[in-house]
Amino acid sequence: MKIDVITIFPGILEGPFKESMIKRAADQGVVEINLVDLRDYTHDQHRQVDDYPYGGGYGMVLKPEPLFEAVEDLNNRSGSANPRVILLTPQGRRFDQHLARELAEIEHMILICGRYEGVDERVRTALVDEEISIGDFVLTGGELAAAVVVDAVVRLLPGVLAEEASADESFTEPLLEYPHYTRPSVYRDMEVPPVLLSGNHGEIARWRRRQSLQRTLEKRPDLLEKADLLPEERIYLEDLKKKQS
Ligand code: 9D3
Repeated sequence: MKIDVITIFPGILEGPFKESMIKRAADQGVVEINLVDLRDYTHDQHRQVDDYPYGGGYGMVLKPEPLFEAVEDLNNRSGSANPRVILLTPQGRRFDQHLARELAEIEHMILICGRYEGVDERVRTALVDEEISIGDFVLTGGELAAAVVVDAVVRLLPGVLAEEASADESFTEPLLEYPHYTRPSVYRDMEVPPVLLSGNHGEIARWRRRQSLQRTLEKRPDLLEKADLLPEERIYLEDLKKKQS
């Protein structure tokens, strides 16, 4: 997969992409991430990327020319026929795991990081295929949102996660995780649940499943509506709900 990220602050994204899992994926050749400085596509002495809004008002707007020229240049250099052009903006479709899986299938994506009060509307209408937001909170620009999208997508690419982890993820329900413990078995008088030390793998699996269900009921009951549960698990949840009330 090839990912180009167009930004006026490439420095914000250098760190996240040079560490950990994303770096390993890049080193393995699973993904190629290219930080593109929008100012490289200006032609004036001041390398101006923004301008005042027509009609007046507060703030600045990203100019169309550098963005069009950047995307066209990346398109021409792409081996892929039709890269997907995505604008990170508060008005976009909400990013979630479903969209991450969808984007992980794409050969080449070009992410544009919005800034200032916005982007010239002709960029949205004539250049961008899709607009994405990472949630209902206000960031100063699209760079951190792009980092979130890249992280969530790259870890899904074949060969990036350990095989067991990715199988576990695709075949289990979207429930919250059960509690994890490691050594020591007693720490400051806090004990690891004895079942985890029992060596009884059936009992352990059952305990973990019930813990997941209980946590999800407490913290994210909305997730239970979509989950594919066994009849006995539904009964267990109904019992928990009765105890709660
Ligand atoms: C104060 C300006 N706001 C007026 C309602 C609009 C606005 C424009 C640009 C608010 C934030 C931003 C910068 N944010 C992003 O570019 C952005 C973002 C976000 O703020 N939240 C969640 N996802 C994203 S993706 C890009």
